Amino acid sequence: MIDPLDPFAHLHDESYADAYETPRADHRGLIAMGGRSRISLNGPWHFTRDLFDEGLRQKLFADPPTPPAEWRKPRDFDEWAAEEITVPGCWNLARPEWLMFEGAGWYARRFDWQGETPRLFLRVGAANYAARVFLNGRFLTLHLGGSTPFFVELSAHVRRGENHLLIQVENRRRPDRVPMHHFDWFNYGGLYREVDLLPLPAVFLRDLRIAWCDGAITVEIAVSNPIAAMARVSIPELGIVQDVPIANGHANAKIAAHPDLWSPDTPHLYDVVVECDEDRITDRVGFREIVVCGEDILLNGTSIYLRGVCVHEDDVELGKSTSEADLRRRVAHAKELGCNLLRLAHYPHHERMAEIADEVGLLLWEEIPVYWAIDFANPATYADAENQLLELIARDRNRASVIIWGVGNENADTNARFFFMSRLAEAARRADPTRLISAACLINRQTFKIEDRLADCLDIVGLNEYFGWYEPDMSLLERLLTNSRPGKPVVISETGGDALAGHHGPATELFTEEKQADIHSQQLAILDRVPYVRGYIPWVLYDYRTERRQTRFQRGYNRKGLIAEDKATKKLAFHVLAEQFAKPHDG
Ligand code: GCB
Repeated sequence: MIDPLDPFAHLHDESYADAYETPRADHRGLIAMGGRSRISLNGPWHFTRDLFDEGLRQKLFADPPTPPAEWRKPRDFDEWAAEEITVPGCWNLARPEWLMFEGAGWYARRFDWQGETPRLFLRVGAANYAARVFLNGRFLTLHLGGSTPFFVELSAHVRRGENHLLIQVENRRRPDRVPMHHFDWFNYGGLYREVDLLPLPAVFLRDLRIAWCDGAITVEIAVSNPIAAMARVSIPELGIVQDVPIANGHANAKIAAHPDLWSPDTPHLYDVVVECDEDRITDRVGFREIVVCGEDILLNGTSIYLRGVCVHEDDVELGKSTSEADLRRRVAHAKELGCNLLRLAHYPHHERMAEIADEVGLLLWEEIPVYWAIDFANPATYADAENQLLELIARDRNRASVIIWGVGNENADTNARFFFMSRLAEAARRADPTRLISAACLINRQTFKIEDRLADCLDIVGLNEYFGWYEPDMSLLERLLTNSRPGKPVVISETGGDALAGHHGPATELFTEEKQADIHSQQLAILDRVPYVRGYIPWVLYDYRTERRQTRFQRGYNRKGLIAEDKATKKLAFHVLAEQFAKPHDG
């Protein structure tokens, strides 16, 4: 029995984290952000590493930021005077000695509040992996999932004047997380996307979904309070101004219209304004239709072949953080390659990516990190995965560029996985019936066919295959394709090989640029003859950090990039692919 009066009780209490598991921030707490004014909390925050979880064990978060002369008992952390790091940012890159740090860290920041609005929320763009928010010494909420945004309402706890905000971020790799402890990218930690305060009126617009469905614009609105009122939807360029009655906090409308449809060649966006009571949100929205018909994919009724490339959110200097320039360069490289699609692997990328893709005309495959050997039988793991999926969908469902929700990557075809991922596919379809569902699947090794029980739940079968690299015999690809009758479109969601930029040699020699280029030429020559293959999305645009790769060619990087990690040096394969992608794809 732990005696609460014993000053050393915490040394013996291994249930110390139980009190900080709930409440949870999840997809239900997301708030539409379009056009809102926010108070940025980006910039310097104090940061303390906490490998042993002392902050929770000893409840150090409750210590007020008083000067040492006023301390009544000794302290182990001095988080309000700790060294400063920049938010957004990954702690791994803030100090050379923190590169490999996996554990918890405390971010501390003061802010002023004068009670300007009735409601105040904190928005965190992303924190990898678990984030616990404390305001003025009090625990408010936990969020799980390293790549999606979350909101915490501060209204009841914020003070007039100075406030003390602490966020504990923890990035341990664990078997029950999504992703689990084994994955092929770098485990960055920290508050690596923007942090904002969001002041709101008493009644505010929580959610806006707008889509092009059955020849009309459909609008769904959710309001924070279950009030009866009116919302006004305007799309000035289409001459639309429509009042929509709200009942129990929800409103729906179907508006007849003839917009110019969005496509990569004609990325037309319309300004949308929604007003309700004192609140107003805006968005720039494209209208388009994406469906599957037999083994074909149709965009606005026309067959489309997906010429894409996978990309990680990784940068030598920024890590998993990104910048407008970094995102624009990614898009420019994809366009230069001749792509009409980017696969944003293997987790939700920064939300600006989809806004830019909308604007420049690039299709997106977005996904959640249900990667490899997830703990499929664990209900808590499922809840975490489903929440990440619903947060991603809620965040990006007004982006015309997003055509595919990916529910997993290279997961062995077991019963537990089938149950887990078919539920995810259903959840995605319920949340958003206007897009296609896919997953990057594996080959059935028994029958040597493109065959996966999950395929029945998918619109497109993604296939990761590495013939020419992990499986050197390229003729097996031909055999696989001849053997298979998938009955729906198949997209090669990954393929390729490693090459160290500048390392040249015969096309038979591994890790040379020539070998990598040859793999892509051979792959395309074979795949182009197969009518049900409706896309080629090779692995990967840039070399990226991963601790799993340590040969003399890799040194901590996956070298399947068409461009080196400097994001400038193009390998031979880039040019070979650009040439192939420039040719019209018949069929
Ligand atoms: C895969 C994974 C991807 C890896 C890639 C590789 O199949 O989906 O995350 O990084 O292979 O390089 O082996």
